[in-house]
Amino acid sequence: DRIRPTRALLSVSDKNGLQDLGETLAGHGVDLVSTGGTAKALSGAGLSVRGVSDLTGFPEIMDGRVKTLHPSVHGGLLAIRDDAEHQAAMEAHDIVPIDIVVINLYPFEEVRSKGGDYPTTVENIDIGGPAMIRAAAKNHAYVTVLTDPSDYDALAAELLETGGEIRYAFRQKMAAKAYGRTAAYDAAISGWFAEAIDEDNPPYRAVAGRLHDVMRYGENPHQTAGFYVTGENRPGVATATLHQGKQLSYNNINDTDAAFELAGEFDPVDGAACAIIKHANPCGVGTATSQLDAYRGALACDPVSAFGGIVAFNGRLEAATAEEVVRTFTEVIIAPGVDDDAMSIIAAKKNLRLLTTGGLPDPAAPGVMAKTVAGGLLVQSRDAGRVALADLKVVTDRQPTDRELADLIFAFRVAKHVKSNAIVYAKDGATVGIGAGQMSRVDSSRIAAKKARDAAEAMGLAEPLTIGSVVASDAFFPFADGLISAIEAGATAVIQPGGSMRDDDVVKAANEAGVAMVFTGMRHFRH
Ligand code: 93A
Repeated sequence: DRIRPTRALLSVSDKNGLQDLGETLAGHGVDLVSTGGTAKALSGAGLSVRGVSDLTGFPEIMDGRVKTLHPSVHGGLLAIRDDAEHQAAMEAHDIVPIDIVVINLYPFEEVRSKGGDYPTTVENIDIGGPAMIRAAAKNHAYVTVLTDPSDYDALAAELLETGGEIRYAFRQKMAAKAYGRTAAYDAAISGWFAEAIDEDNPPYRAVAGRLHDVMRYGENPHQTAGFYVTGENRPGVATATLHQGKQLSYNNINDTDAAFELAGEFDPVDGAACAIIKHANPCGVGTATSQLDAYRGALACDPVSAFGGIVAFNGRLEAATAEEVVRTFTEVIIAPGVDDDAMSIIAAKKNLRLLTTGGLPDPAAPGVMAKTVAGGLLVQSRDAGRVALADLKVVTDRQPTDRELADLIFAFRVAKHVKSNAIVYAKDGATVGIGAGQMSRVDSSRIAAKKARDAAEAMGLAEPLTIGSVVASDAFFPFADGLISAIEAGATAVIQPGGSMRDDDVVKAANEAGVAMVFTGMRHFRH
């Protein structure tokens, strides 16, 4: 399964790392062939390189639009090396094998994102590059294709380890990546066209991504997965810096996104906020003057589930908080930044991943979300809805107190980030019970209350924190039962969209219990 390469064709727009790579290849006795600019860069660095025209006997024409689109190149890439007919064709047409192809494409995505004019953007659609990448990747039984400068080191290591050969596993991995690259490239082009034709056509924008990472597996080990980035200007997991620990998994990325989007709901000028996430649902959210108290508040909601969780903050990670977080097994921490002393505390936990984003996402900013269905793609605008005090309509005899009002707004904001049906109990700026993802609302209400009782027991408290709490529901209570269960758990005030056919029953139950209730008029389903 090993191939000893004799000839490499290099044609790169991004010339970073080119010289080192050229030297490595030449050092292993590989002949270098290149297109105009790449050949110039290589020979400028003192390397011996032949022009592609040498191979094709044909000049680069039409401003370079046609330089490698030639049977000599594609025959050299596609020939089955041990097939007699292919061999005969190579001899008859003077075609030599090409064993390595190194290509990075015309920077279409960059030109597009910089808002290049129409003709410039069109000119940056690479044709010859993708053709060679796809040909080489198809013939990975013999040919190695590199499409990303960050893989140059891996090739050098492979050659070093094998004494100048390349193993099948390496060629196959690079081929898989190569098709990911050309797919993303074409998606970007089609997305650009869609935008040029119809500025408001969101589906294409949502899927036009660039392959950022190939994950070891998807949601489960038997699933494959890749992480595509859209280039959207939004601080978050896609653009974050990983300071330590291994690469994030598919589930880590999903959960880290949920955690940071939730933390981003709370403006740091109002105080510190912390969200702890498990399976894309919060198992606790806390806000407080100090970051440490915000974390403690979040943890107290469900300390059992927080084990192995993802923790997000709305401000720079502080040392006092870091010290407390490392006491609980935590998978990932994400924050806008990190203090130096906090960094050294985290560094002692080698497997704990720390991500910084440089900023917080704007929860009210527009954006799109996509989800696949069999044979299709559902695309919608991000849920940028937010209710403020002024939007609330009191529907009960009793008005909520100021303290209740603050917690109601907080709880409803958290409920937006909990899978439906969502019920969130909160007290003093922290969640004290969360019920998520049940098929009936009354079950979510009961589960949240039960979790609060469990948490009280785990922490040796006399009574669950839901006593004297407020409760939020992401959608209206269809019957009074869900509300009654919340009242039984000790909630004294309720926030919900309203709008049920049985609102009257629900309001009546609240009045009978002396509970205050507000309607938001806005629903926050999240499925
Ligand atoms: O204009 S092309 O679509 N036609 C081609 O035949 C072709 N061959 C290589 N673009 C083509 N390339 C691209 O040129 C490569 O993908 C690479 O991005 C670039 C390298 O050109 P140079 O070596 O002249 O800088």
